[in-house]
Amino acid sequence: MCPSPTKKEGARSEIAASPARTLKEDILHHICYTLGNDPERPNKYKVYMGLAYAVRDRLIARWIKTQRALYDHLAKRVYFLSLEFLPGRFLKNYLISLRMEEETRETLAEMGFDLDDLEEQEWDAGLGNGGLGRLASCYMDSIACCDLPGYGYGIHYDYGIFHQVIDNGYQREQADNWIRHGNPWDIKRRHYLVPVNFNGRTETYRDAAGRMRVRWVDTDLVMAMACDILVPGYGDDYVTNMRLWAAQSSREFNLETFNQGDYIGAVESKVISENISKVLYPSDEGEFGKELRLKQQYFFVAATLDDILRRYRKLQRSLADLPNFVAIQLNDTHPAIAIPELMRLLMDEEGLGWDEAWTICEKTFAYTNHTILPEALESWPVDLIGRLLPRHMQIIFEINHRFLEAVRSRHPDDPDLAQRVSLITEGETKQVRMAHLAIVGSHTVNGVAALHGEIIKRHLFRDFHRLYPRRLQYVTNGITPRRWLKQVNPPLADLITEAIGPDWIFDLEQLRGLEPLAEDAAFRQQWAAAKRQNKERLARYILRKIGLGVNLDTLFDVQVKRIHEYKRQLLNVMHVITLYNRITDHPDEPTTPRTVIFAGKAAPAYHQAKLIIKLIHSVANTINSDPLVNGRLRVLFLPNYCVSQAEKVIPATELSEQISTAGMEASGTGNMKMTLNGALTIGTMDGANIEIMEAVGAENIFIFGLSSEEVVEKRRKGYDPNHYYRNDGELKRVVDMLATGHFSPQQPHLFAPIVQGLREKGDFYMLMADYRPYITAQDAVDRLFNDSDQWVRRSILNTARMGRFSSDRAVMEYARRIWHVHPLGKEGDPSASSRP
Ligand code: GPQ
Repeated sequence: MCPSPTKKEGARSEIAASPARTLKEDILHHICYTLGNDPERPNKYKVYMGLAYAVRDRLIARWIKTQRALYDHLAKRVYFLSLEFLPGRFLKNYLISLRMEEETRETLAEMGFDLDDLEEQEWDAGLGNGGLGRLASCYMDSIACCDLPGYGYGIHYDYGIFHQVIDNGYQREQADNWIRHGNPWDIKRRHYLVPVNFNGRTETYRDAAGRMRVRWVDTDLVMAMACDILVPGYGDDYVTNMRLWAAQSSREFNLETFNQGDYIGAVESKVISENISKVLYPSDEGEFGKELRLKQQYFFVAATLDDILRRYRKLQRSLADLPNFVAIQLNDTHPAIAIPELMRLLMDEEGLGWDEAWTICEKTFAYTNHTILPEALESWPVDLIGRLLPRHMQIIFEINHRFLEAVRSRHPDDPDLAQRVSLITEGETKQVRMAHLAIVGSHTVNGVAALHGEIIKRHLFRDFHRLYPRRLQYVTNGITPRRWLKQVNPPLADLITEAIGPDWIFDLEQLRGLEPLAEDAAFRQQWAAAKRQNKERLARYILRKIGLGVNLDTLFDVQVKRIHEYKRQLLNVMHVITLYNRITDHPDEPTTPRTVIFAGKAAPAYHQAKLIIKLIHSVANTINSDPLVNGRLRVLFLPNYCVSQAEKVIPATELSEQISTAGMEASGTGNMKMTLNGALTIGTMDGANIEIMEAVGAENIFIFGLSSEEVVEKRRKGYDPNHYYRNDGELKRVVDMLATGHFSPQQPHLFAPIVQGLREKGDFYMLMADYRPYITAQDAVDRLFNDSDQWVRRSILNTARMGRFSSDRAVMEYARRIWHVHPLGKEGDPSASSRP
């Protein structure tokens, strides 16, 4: 029986959404009473902090109201588990959500401060590497905006993604201590500590009813402290949160060691346990395999499941009903250890039998795959899991045993199948394949774009698709229009609102209303003026950061993203060198002037990617200082790419470079951000580029190169990169310049590993094959840019047709098809709704 929703009227105190004080009074109040400073002569930092606390007060009031409402409505909730979130700065985002931006600007002006200036006081929250983490943050924004009962769960790292500095063209990493100056947005629940166990051993025993049970004993204990960061919807009172766990030692000191006189030893064990949440691993789609990383995964998963079950118990329902009230989304396999953890909790702690527990797990979990790169598919040595999490290893073996039994009995015709789908690899060091664990333990597995969905069905997880024909799906990624248009691009956002009204902010399909305006010359002029303003802002930023002046009349050609061979920044460099050769060969011929902008971090141990950063700098130095070029071509690298830098670069972008080897970029989301801001794309038939092409029209995008099938086919048939080298004069010249040290005369062999990659090591990412089609597409870009009327027309159409790529659409697809959760107030009866 489902009790009717429990409205506890009258029992609660009212919470005012905004304090009675004015904003200015509030800022001064916090400077005085929260920061303990004399409010008479505030500086930028103090005003920023005072404002932050004033804003936070308003969010907290709304958050408490939202949580009360969710509780009253008995809503099914979704928990989004992610080892990474990349929210960037909060201040402006919060002001926009609370619709306080104007009021704040005026108040600050009255106090002699400028909001844009104050914003720069805030340190980026870089708790993620790139696309995967930023997607998690866009989804949190949309969950809140769509009033969905959902929470993010992750780790409160002390050190986020490293700070990149460039030293003589080389990347150097510096620690990013984002909370050094205090983080006003964190709500630290210092008394809410969840115990998390490691190591130890398992033993069997008989419970009171005489049944054999297993327990995990002699463990080492670490505590997880909850830190909440609030996530508001747009313009209403809905506020949810991300709960990030910080590791604390179980006691201040290990008293026993302490009493034995080993003071330092006692402190050391405290430090070791607190190390768990010390630092984000900086590898994007890379090899991990480090014990601390597995500890991080289990640490946040165990604390999160404890929290979820604690909340569920308040409903006083049976555990069998859990999937009707709880959906858990695994953001890649990083939190996949949650599957054996929930099994352990249900069996060992709650006393359920295997089958009952397994049914609950399968109905609760869903898993998103974000990559097909083999080096990014996680596996953990059986020995390591066995030592760190002995009970979980037993459970994984048992899951595998039962799964393979079923596979063998259902598919006797295919004797190798069991070995292919096994959760455990054979061989010298046995490993647990986390993707297989995640697939078997989830009701739905999704890719992140249409092509990626096809690839996981047909290639990566083909056997599983045969075993579970309905399990594999895709949901195309999306981005939040609040941050990625309204917040980052005020000139364009204002122009759009003036033209079609403000509803696009939460209903992005409304942008279609701009289409007819592409034919309106006056509107085109305003559109171009907005882009110009953004280019001016970026030019000022570039000058400030690297001291380079750029010409606003040039085409701003941008590739900003993690540096990775499959993303092919090198192909872009090869085009740049080609342009350079053409200019120096024919200095008097007219060319389309370009400013080619790169930014991105390389994983600290990824040598080839770091060498590409050095190459970009070397090529830039040569070209930028060549008098023959005379400013017609400029190349630059912006150090320390991060969310707040992206916010300046993306609105100014005219040409968006999305040139990965087809089949390798699961989706891409930078492609969406740039197109939404009126950039035209040059790209391969990869990831979401394909859907962007379908949306904007093939005539409004520059598509080139091999398709993903052609890539596979070519590899199968035997690919010869040197064929292209021999038959394309421009290409040969570019490769020879790299080989002979044209850009590194002091060290002629500096870039030999790059040339080897292309010519001797098989050119795995097929740059040589795609070079000529890329150059041809770039030539078409040049021609169109010279016809500025046509360019702007297409720019408008690109923005107008991006409605589908809102993260609101994406999370609502998840909500309907995967999570079965409903916007608050529209939920119906959770125990009666359709189940996965
Ligand atoms: N992605 Cl597995 C990451 O940023 N980091 C990762 O560790 C993995 C994937 C990206 C992926 O490369 C992009 O194509 C996607 O758009 C993005 O995830 C979000 O799905």
